[in-house]
Amino acid sequence: MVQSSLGGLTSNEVQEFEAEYHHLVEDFIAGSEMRDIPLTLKWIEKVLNYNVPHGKKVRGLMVPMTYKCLVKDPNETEIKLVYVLGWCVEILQASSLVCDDIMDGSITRRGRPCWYKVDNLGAIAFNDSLLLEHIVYRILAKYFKEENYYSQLVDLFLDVTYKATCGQSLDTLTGHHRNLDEYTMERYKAIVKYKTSYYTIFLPIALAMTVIGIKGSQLMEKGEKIAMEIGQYFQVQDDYLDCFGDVKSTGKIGTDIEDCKCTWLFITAKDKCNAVQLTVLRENYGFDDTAKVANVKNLYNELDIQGAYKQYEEESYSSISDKIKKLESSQLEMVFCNLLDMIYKRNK
Ligand code: GPP
Ligand code: MG
Ligand code: MG
Ligand code: MG
Repeated sequence: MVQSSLGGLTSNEVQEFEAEYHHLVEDFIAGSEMRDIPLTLKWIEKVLNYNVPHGKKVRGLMVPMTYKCLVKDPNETEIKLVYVLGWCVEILQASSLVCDDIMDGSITRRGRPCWYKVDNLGAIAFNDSLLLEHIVYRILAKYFKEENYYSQLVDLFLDVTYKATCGQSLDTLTGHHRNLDEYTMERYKAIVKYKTSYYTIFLPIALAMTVIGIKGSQLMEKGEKIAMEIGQYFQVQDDYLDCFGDVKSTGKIGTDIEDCKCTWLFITAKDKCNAVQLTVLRENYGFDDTAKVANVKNLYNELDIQGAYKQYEEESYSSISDKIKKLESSQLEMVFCNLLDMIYKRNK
């Protein structure tokens, strides 16, 4: 699970972050008030270890990355707290993914069966998603209760979780209603703002800023807008990888076409279609049918959606970079540049 250097963090710092996970889980289990139900404690450990530490960890690492950019003299105690917050983001992410995979009918995640597919857990996995979400708040209480910014941390997690749940609702209901006329760039932006950007980009930065004590400042307001744009860029990449990514790298078999998702690929294709192609798209999109999925992919190739994506990636990168330069804060510039570099041209 060791990763090389990322977003301005040295490989040593990445390893320190990774190592903190094991301390965190050990302490959490050892200090749990649930000692009278050891079976459940064992189960919690298993749920954590299957679902939390095997991802890209890009969200978790954004917390120490932001902290290091904004603090001249980092102190050891605070760095440890920042690592803990990074893992809280990863645990929240694990909670969302356990649920998301059930809703999306996905098969694999991070190169292994989705949690709900393990030992035929099925709907039982919903409770494990809730467990993971609650564990975030147990950890916050354990490590931050005495800090004067404790309630701000709790509010931040509650706020972005609510937003992600609203985004997930818009995402899944749009797919469920299957009204392809509603699949517009406007709908797409709304889905992504809520389901992805807040918890993926805004949360890690806001957490580090809260520890440092710069919440509520103008910097934060300026940062929020760019965070939304980077979030959109991140989700467009996710949509692209769902269809065109190498499963060996992404670790997940795509399901967006089958699920009738309102993706960037679909909207871009719809815009480029002539009347005949539009009929093909309408008749083949959103079915759990291998031949129909292949028809959609063939149409994507015919319309050179991969070329359109490469163009979007370049344009989006340079437009975000321009906006970062206008932030008038060299520290914040560094945060967003590192962040953009962490995800630019990602293949997983
Ligand atoms: C990404 O959607 C968004 C999420 C995983 C947020 C879910 C939020 C919840 C509150 C459940 P996706 O389905 O495209 O992600 P992936 O491609 O990783 O399955
Ligand atoms: Mg999904
Ligand atoms: Mg989903
Ligand atoms: Mg996806």
